[in-house]
Amino acid sequence: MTPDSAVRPPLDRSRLADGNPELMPDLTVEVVDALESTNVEVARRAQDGASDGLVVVADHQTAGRGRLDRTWETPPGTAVTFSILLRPEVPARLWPWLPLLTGYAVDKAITAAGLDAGVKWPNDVLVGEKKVAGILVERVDTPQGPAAIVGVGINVGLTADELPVDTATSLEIELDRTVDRTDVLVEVLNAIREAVDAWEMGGEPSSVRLHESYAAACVTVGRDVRVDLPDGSVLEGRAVEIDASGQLVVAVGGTDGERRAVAAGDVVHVRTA
Ligand code: BT5
Repeated sequence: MTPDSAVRPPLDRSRLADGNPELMPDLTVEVVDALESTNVEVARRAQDGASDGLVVVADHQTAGRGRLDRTWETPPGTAVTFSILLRPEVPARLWPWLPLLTGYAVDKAITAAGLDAGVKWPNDVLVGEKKVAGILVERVDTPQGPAAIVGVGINVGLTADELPVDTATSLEIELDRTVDRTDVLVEVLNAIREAVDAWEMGGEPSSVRLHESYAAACVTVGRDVRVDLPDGSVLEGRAVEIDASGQLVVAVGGTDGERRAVAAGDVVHVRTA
């Protein structure tokens, strides 16, 4: 049965208001009915001086953005789409961890909901082979210094007919039950804030822990992959590990062959190893 989008409930704004004990204190959530893209909106707010921890949630996003000018599409009332403004006090060389730790936090929250989720490097969250959540982290320069816009889109209530591409899935399809979008939002916001705080408090032990946790959650390791690199070239081989700086290490020409560490790229899982 296809749910009627008209009867899909809106996000519960009372649970997202300041001071709600369910939410970690250093988050300020604003909910809007509809917006083109929460990343664009939060980037604008960052330029205007907004503080770390601002979250803009769109009940519906009309021009959601993916990476590399791709689009992110979800019908009204079916998704969780938001962006968080962060002003991380960590050295710039560590910023590449931010999209990875966001993917890890979203994966953790989805796993806690009872699904066998995993992170496809760098930061897609999959259930089985299908994408349930996408993440777009952008760096913007602001008068107060560099800021990160962490955008997350999670497919919650999309039916099979509503999936924009056949590589997508939703929480309701996978769990075969109704899922409350506000529950998902609260869970994921807290997971991201917690992961970011631990990372920002920094130090060697926290980076080692993050590296280990991410590598354990990353379903790309052990797979044969094709990686489209930013310079237009293509790398094919077996993904063998995530290195200490979060790069994907690919063995080309067999597991004893040359190893290439990839910092950015689009990965296709070719087949199960
Ligand atoms: C992403 O890009 O996966 C990042 C998506 C980030 C979306 C959030 S929503 C809140 C915030 N505000 C924004 O404007 N964006 C962020 P990428 O890896 O480039 O994947 C994009 C591709 O995924 C598209 O080209 C489609 O093939 C596919 N796609 C589009 N919508 C999808 C969906 N709802 N579920 C799964 N796949 C989708």
